[in-house]
Amino acid sequence: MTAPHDRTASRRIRSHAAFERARRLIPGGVNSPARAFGGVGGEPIFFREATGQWLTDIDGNRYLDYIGSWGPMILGHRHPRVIAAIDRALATGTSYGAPTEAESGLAELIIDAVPSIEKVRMVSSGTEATMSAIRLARGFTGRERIVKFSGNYHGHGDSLLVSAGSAAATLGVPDSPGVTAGTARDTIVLDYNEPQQLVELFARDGDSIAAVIFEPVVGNMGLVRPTPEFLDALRRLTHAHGSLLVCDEVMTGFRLALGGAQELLGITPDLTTLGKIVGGGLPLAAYGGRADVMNHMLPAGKVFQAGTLSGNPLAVAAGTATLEELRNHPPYALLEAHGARLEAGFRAAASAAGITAWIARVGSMMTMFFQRGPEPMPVTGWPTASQSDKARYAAFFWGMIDRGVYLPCSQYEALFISAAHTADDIAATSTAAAEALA
Ligand code: HOZ
Repeated sequence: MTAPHDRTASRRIRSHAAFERARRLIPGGVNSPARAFGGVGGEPIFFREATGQWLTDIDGNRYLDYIGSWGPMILGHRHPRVIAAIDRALATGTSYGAPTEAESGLAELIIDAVPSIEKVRMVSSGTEATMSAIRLARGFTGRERIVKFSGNYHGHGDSLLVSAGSAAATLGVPDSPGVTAGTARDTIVLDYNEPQQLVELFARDGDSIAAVIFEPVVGNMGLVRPTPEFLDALRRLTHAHGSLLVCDEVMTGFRLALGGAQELLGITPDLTTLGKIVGGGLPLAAYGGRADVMNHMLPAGKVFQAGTLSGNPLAVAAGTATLEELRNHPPYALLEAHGARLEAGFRAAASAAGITAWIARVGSMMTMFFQRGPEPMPVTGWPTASQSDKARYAAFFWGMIDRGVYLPCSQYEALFISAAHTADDIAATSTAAAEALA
């Protein structure tokens, strides 16, 4: 039987050659394992260009893009205002390793959009943001242990690479070699949406916990929504025990609302981590929160974090232009309408094909979990997400590639809709899904 990725491999001859070359030079041929197509088989597609909602690969095939660089491209690729801002910054210098006024402009935009953030520090990647927030929580509380949830992914800092989602889950290494047993011991892993586990842990060990870090809407084991009871337990117990609540909004920040998932869900964390959209498609991330906590960062306080490219002028320009556009022309109603239509399209396609699927969506983020049972089973955390039928997802992924739709290359990632997508794109994607599943 032909593997799903073999059917149209002849249309990707140049990608194949590019991957052969990259494999000789770069471990596994990719600079980040999430791109390796490990969850769907076959070889990664190499791209040469992106515009709006479209990607063009190096063989000239065009795809409607539903990963948007894994989240940042909420306005679509090469949005004119973002490109103009980068051009202006480019004309004056690409890196100073010294402060610029523009960094305060971006800080103001972030602080205005996210009320729980009183002070913010810029870094270059989501990994740096979460790693620094955890160090800060430990430095502030004088405690060592942290809590995370299975299937949540917070970048690849050692303390957080335990029972991790995203590529770690896709490629079957949720606990990476190289993370010492001592480091792993300081990370307590609980199940998402299980408030009773939090109650028991805090009753036993609450006063030794520096922080609880969580994805407010999980994107890294496929999309999983939090229950109100879970969110309530998180805030109540951390507050009662003097632990910090760290809301990882690298994916959801500025996407689910201008104020992120915390605005949508009514959460007030102590610290928030941001990435992806905040950099407008360039390498920039941030962490921020209560001023009394943030003031523990060197040189205001003693907790160390630094970076030559932190607050890089090109990235600050792209991030500023993106946040201004989102503030001045909020796309959230449009994204919700597109999301609802795509969800209905996928649901109808699965039902017509007699395929069991649990479809989870919040705004412009969505996952169709393929399942084996007769009825859809709610996906509430890693124990249920990990039961998904990954072979069926892989066949669906390649069926959509054949029809010019680029979805996440793993069951354990969410898709992202951009403001550049049109109602016609959503309708065409629903039709493609119906054909791919039939
Ligand atoms: N954080 C991204 C998706 N969960 C992965 C991005 C990447 O590793 O390239």
